Amino acid sequence: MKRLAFTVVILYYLLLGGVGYCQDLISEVKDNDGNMVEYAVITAIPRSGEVKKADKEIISVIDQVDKTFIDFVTPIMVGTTLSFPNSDKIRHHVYSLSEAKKFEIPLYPPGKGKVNPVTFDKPGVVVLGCNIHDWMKAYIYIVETPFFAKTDKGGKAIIKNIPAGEYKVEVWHPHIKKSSASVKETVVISKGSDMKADFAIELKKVLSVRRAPGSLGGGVYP
Ligand SMILES: [Cu+2]
Repeated sequence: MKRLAFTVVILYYLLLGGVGYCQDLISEVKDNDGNMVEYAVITAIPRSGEVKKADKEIISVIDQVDKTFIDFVTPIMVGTTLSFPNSDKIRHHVYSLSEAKKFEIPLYPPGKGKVNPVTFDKPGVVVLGCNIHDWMKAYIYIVETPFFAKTDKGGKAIIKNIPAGEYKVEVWHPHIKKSSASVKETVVISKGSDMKADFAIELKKVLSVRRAPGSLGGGVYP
């Protein structure tokens, strides 16, 4: 019986052919000094020109912990709704003056779950701030493709299960200096094999503090 089930599964995959999206796009991002860059976002835009909007409600979260936005960079697809819980014991006042989405969530108390949802319906960059805590800063990067990933501490990002095809692949970072090195016009993803797209980018020197004065894990970014 087990063998039959196994055969059925194999037949299913063979018949449907295109179902096996098992290839990943793997990127490493370095700065000009060779340091790995965290908080860079890799996007892969299908060359077919297909612009996609989130077709179902996607909910994501930017939390506030220890007077810091978590996470510093949040990439989302156009149409995504973000909620802004407050995990501190004090009140925050979140706002954005950015063109891509202007909004304000006036002084609000701690709360978990789907708190103060905001839907992002235009591509672009949103800079978040808090009226009470000047150092609180975070970035939302709104993209028109479902294929994106953020680099980890090691500068690595993986876009999992990307369908085979041709893509324009870009890197973005809140402190990136505009350069042609941040775009690869055509990256071909072949079925069944992982692809690499590495970037070396130039970052502006930013010395602002992004954590509460005196809190653990503080420091200067980057
Ligand atoms: Cu605050």
